Amino acid sequence: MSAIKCRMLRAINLSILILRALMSNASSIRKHIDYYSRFSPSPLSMKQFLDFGSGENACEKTSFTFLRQELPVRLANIMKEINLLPDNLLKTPSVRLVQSWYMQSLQDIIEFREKDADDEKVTYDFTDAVIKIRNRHNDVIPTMAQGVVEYKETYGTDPVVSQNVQYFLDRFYMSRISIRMLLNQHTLLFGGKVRVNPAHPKQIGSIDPHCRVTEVVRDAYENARNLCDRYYMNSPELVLEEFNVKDHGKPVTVVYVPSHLYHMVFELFKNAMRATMELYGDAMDHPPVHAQVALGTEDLTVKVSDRGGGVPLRKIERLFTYTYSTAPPPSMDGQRSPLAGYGYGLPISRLYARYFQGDLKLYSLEGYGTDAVIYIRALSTESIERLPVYNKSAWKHYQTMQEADDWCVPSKEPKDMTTFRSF
Ligand code: W6P
Repeated sequence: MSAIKCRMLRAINLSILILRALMSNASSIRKHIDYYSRFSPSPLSMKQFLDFGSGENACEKTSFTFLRQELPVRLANIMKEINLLPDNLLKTPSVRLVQSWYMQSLQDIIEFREKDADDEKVTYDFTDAVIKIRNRHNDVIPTMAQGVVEYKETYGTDPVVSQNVQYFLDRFYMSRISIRMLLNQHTLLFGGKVRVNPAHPKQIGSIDPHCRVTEVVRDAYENARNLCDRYYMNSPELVLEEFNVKDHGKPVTVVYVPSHLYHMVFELFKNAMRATMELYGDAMDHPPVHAQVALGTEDLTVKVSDRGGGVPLRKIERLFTYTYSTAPPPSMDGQRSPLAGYGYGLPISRLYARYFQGDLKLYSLEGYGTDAVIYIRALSTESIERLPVYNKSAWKHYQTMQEADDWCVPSKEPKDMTTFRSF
């Protein structure tokens, strides 16, 4: 046999070996996804999050053994759902890329399946892996949004696809919020030499057991106002009121993730300011934005009110629709207002509110202004993660045919009422 032929054969054999390895890898990852997706995610309460990180219980080993099971379960549950997306959306490079990140991360954690939890090197390497995973997934939201844009450009959008994408992205982003919460808690508590964050010594990881709501609201207002001043050369004032039904006169506090609260309120202020500035144009005078914080027995409520002219009810739902709000056309001078929603700002904020059993709602008085309301559970025992689970019921959501409408279509030109004279 000639040397060249021999080399070729060897190259072919090597290729086959690599291909086999890749295939067995792919089939083994599929088996792992199947295995872990049969478990339901375990929602944690605020109290459980605090227990992980404070007192004598604070233990890297406990966190490690919990996460090496729970992270694969949460990843696999949502990976099963990615596969139910419309084929043409699944095939976009963006969604493929996101999918590859999830596969890699699942594999990274599964590596620790049979390792010794008492070995410090193991738990150290695990914390390293957790940090790597978090960074790998930093751009999931814009990448997924890109996939939706690509799909829309090629195939347009119909109500069935739009409804499925809405259902999926709400669950997908909620799953991501929850996974990042777990990753963050682990790295903040066990990633450094000490468990306290010098900037927030009283926080347990990302949770503040005494989060001063009004301070977060004021902080978010100031930062939104800076953006507003830079773009509009002016900004609405803030009128802030606090009501504490539990402890009269005491500042309202709650067990919560301050960064989540900040994210939501900042988004609401940006929208309120933009509406106000756009309605009043160059007028020197414009109505202030009001914010009210109320603590009751069940709810902690934050209301942000503007007099920016409001939004007709017909258009409110769109503000939360992923297929509607992606890639808005650039404005005339090519400069998008920094206050403009980045497309997904409101739906993601609503997910943050819902994540711990709260909600975010908009009430608009068209022609006048808008009230945006964040509801948070006042009791930490009620603040429990709200997690999507992959099961038959979820599966069914993606199989729905366009149902025959069971409501009359309002006719633009009503029948001549004289027809009914005999009634
Ligand atoms: C508006 C539209 C909106 C969305 C969210 C919060 C406040 C406002 N104001 O006009």
